[in-house]
Amino acid sequence: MRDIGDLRLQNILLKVDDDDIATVTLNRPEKRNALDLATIDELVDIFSTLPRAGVKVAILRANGDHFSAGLDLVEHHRENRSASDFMHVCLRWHEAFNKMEYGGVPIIAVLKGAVVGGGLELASAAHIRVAGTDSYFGLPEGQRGLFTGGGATIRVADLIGKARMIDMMLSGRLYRGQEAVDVGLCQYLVEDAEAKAWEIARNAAQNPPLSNFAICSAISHMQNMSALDAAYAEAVVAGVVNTQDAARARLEAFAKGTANKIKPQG
Ligand code: 1HE
Repeated sequence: MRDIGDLRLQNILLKVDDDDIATVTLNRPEKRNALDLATIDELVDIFSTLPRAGVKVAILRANGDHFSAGLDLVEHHRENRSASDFMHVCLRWHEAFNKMEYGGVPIIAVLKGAVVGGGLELASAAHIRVAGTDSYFGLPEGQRGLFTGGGATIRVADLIGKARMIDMMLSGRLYRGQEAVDVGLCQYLVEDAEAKAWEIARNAAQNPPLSNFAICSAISHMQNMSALDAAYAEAVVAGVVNTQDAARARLEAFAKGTANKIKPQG
């Protein structure tokens, strides 16, 4: 099994703290964190490794003023790719983003500045999107003579609905501020997105890993199933998760009346 220490990374910084929370930082700010193939390869490596390395939660963030400007257009131009070459590039993007969405480790994305094109596809593969107030969301593929290739037709359409996605691509419409929350592009809009992401990460890390695994893989898988099969799969997953040893002490505390209550604070 590959260990985190074996990963050879150039475009992404990876750190795991003492609480097993990983920080994955896109680190090509001079290129606005455009996603070249090397970066996608690194995402595949990282998100193949984290779930087996005992990481409890991952925070996906970026250095610089922008989360990500999407596909590296300069590399794409330089490589002058054939249709089949680019199909394989896209399959690699899907591999990375599927590892994220289905890997079972909660991923919290910290967004700022441009979250556009492939950058929005990357953000959409996270489980929670926390946007700073300067974030804006777009799908400029149409304007560049391109089409989405990193899963937007699945994940972005799922977040905001197909009519809004088509509008973004045809008209170049950008979403930001409260409207971005309202349409579903992000779940939080805050001044300090890093701090909010860490607060969420620390809370999520208190859940038993098997519960988080189910939350961050089973729900996505079940969306791909018929309702009948999803209900069956849910019962099987609940059979495993809801009888785990890690739940016993929590259930006992509740039975004794010493557990926290689920009530709004303040
Ligand atoms: C890039 C990229 C990039 C910047 N690929 N190099 N995505 C887009 O259409 C968005 C393209 N980028 C922009 O519109 C702007 O760069 C930003 C609004 C994000 C930022 O503007 P700004 O003024 O801060 O930076 P800049 O001067 O435009 O760029 C700084 C450098 O980053 C510059 O390189 P330099 O070597 O000349 O300094 C830019 O070339 C470089 N850069 N964005 C490559 N995207 C799987 S299919 C997915 C399809 C898509 O993602 S389409 C959407 C593409």
